[in-house]
Amino acid sequence: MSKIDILVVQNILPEQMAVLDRTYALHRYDQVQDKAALLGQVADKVRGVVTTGGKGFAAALLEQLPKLEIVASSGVGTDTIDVAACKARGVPVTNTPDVLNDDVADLGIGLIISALRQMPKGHEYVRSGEWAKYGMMGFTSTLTGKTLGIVGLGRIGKELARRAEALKMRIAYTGRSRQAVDYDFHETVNELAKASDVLALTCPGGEATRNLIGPKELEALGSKSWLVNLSRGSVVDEPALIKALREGTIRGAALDVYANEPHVSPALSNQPNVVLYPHHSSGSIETRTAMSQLVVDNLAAHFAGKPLLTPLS
Ligand code: 8YV
Repeated sequence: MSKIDILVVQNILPEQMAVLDRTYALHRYDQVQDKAALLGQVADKVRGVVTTGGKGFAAALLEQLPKLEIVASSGVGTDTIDVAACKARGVPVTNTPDVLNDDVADLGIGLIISALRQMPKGHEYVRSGEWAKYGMMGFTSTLTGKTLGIVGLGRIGKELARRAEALKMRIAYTGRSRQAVDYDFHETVNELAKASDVLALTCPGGEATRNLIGPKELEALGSKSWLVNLSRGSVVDEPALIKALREGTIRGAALDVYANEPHVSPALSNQPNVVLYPHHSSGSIETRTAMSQLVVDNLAAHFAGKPLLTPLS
């Protein structure tokens, strides 16, 4: 029996790619220069797509794949995938929720500690010899007793809250609705920003949240508070953030995501009051392996006629 044809829009980890390679006929759209020529040869037999949240899957490509049955993506975010177009065609999309919650929440805590306790500055202070030259570094800020406002108390937001509770922070949140949790709920981002010492973004990206954090929200957050973005660059009006950092409208920011990745505006990266991470909060080998495995398992379930493990609802 001939193998099922899969288009690889973006590869997953090598071990799981090897499994896919043994099981399916893989067509490496990610590797070929002449993508149109590859599609000319295989488009009408492709039944599955493998991609990632970073690379996504556009409606223009969907239209060229008449036999497509499933899109399996590595990553929880689906803002780069035209889910509506897939749905309209009856093509299910799977992502990789839950397996990355702990890593992303851990990184969130790491960013908060890095920003408030100025860890990158401390690192440089030792390495550059400034410590020996000038003595004690300037004071930093405590986390204890500060309020962490979480925008989007979903699976990742809840893990972040649990960890922050252990660090004796107070937790507040906003989101589509009030939840059965013991944290303060605020109806709007603006109100939450006013109440927060650290405002952390863990909401999904996409059009619904584009520029959710703009000049007004940054103003509400205020000169004694920090912004932490674990979500998507699109959630923050980046020029407004740069202005707020430059003018001291907010105290600082710790960021894993940016407007135009991987090209981070020097106007942002050169600010002294930012801590930067290269969109890598799920980037541990353990978590990326689990994400890749979910891609493999979802494809296997689909082609075996079994229920998908993690379909988008
Ligand atoms: C990945 C992410 O870096 O899961 C997500 O939505 O942003 C990250 O875990 C990304 O998906 C890699 O493609």
